[in-house]
Amino acid sequence: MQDKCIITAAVIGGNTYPSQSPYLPITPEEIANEAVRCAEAGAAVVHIHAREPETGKPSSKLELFEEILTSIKGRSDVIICPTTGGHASMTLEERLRVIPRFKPEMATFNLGSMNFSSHFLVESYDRRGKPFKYDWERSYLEATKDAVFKNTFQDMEHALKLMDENEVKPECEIYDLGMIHNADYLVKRGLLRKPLQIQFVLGVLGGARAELSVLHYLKSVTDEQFGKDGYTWSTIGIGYPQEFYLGTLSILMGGNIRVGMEDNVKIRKDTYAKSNAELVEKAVRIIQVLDQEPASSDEARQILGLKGKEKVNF
Ligand code: KMH
Ligand code: ZN
Repeated sequence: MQDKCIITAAVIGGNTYPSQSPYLPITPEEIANEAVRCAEAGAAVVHIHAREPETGKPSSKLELFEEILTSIKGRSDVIICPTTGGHASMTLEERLRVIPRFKPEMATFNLGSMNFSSHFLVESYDRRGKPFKYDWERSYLEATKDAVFKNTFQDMEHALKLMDENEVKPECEIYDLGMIHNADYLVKRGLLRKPLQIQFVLGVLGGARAELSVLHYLKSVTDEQFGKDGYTWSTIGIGYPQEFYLGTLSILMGGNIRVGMEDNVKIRKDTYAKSNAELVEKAVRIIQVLDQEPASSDEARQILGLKGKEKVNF
């Protein structure tokens, strides 16, 4: 059993909707402040998406990312891991431009195509007669029923070459069994290098369920393919209580944990988290009960084999 556990805080994401919680950080200032508070609370990594400040829509604008990234870096040593997944409405070029521009220490890398869907939220809002905060939310959510989050082999090869050229460690987002097979293919072609950083994302509609049996199976297949020393890993459970259930299982099984409003907006049943830091504080409590300590950002850099804060371009 490891004695240090890496907490990643994903403070907003591309698939969380303003109507889901009144406490989502939206403007660059809010996103950066939340990330810094998460680092102070014990997160070693912050995962970053940008939003249009006026509407709350997911955005790939570099100016917004720049404001967020420089503000965090100026105040914290935390590892900053921007998204390359963005949102299914964005082109691959839009999603990837953060890589050459900012050369971050690590960035997400999505291991296959899927129908990443949240259309069921519309049904649940309509059933409860709950109005959406913004008009665009309904059409964005409905569109996910027929949208492909496209990560073909061509897309993945392109993303990996770009990450390699800019010394960015890919964090492999695995939503289902076949994606481990895809990772193995990319390792065998020399495009992905061991030790990998794998993140199991469980509970997205269109991907695998957030269950112990699923996590256990994915972990055992990953062990067989890459060897126990061939990768570090973390788990995301989508929604509440999955974020904490799956995160706890991950820690017990020797992995790390991701929390944050990208994946879940509740701190307890029927209670919204008022900040992302609250979600991180709960992860810290779980880690300590399990006789571990949260890894510092420098400890996480060592565990993940990252190039260091001084080598980023922002
Ligand atoms: N949205 C997630 C469930 C990414 O940003 O590239 C996983 C994720 C992927 O964070
Ligand atoms: Zn993300």
